[in-house]
Amino acid sequence: MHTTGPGEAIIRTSEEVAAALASGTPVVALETTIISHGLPQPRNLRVAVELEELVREAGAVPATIAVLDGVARVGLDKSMLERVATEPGLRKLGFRDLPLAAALRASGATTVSATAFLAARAGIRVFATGGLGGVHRGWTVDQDESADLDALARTRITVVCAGVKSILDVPATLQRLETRGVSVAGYRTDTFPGFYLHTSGLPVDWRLSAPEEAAAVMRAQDRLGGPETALIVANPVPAAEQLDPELHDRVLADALAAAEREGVTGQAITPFLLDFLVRGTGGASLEANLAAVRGNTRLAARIAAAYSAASA
Ligand code: PSU
Ligand code: MN
Repeated sequence: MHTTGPGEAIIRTSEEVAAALASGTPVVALETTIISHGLPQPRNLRVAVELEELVREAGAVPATIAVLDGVARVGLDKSMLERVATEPGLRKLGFRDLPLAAALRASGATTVSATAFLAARAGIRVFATGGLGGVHRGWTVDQDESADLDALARTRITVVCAGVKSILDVPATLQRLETRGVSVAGYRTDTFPGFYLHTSGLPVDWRLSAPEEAAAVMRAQDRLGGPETALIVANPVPAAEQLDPELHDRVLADALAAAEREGVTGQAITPFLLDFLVRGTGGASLEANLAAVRGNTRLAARIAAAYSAASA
């Protein structure tokens, strides 16, 4: 049996990311489940590379996170990124899977819950993704609530996202975020974004208008102290790039019915629904998803820069 020996680092931060953190250069963490399980090949690898470039263009350093052969990597090189995008059977790792993957030398992409944890452990404060996981429709029966919510209730990190995935029960997810003490603000919007859609139609209590305002909220978190909760900056996909709402609602209804019929549950449900939407919308949901992720990645880099400047 191959297990991780004593003295072997279980989390390894790349030299570039470590140097950036040491010098106060802004760093943005990027998750990998969206690459391995959320986007079709071969587009997924190009997207992974593009997201890193977007972070660099904004003057920050990208820290893409995954677990390879039992080692949690904060900052991936090109060949590691390729493994994440192409390795058959790569696992999807939530927070709870990290000790198992480390001990058993497994490889996997990290979800928001695992990425947020690893980023915070490495000293990274800002993280970009597409849409958060949350409370699934039918939760009164199947109890499926993404571990993302729990992680954000105990991790001091800022997550820039286009809200939560529209496949979820969005009102129930917002309620859980309130209960768990996670701070939520819309970015230049008064309604909570709807992932593929510009808006979910639900109100959001706070509005941020600039990266500096988000950084000021993070400074206030630092000064208030207390439980290490996250800040969600909910950044809508531009209306011009959203999925047609009527098409979205129709294909999503079919996707949910197909998942029910085929008995898809647990970790498989989110990738199943996202993939169904890509096929059922002729690729339009993929374009909306990518537009959202690009916008979130750019904004995350600007927030990381504003926070670094304010902390200097
Ligand atoms: N955002 C996307 N696509 C994705 C995800 C986010 O645009 O595939 C991933 C994230 O890694 C998130 C996960 O943590 O989906 C949620 O999975 P689950 O519902 O099983 O917790
Ligand atoms: Mn789940």
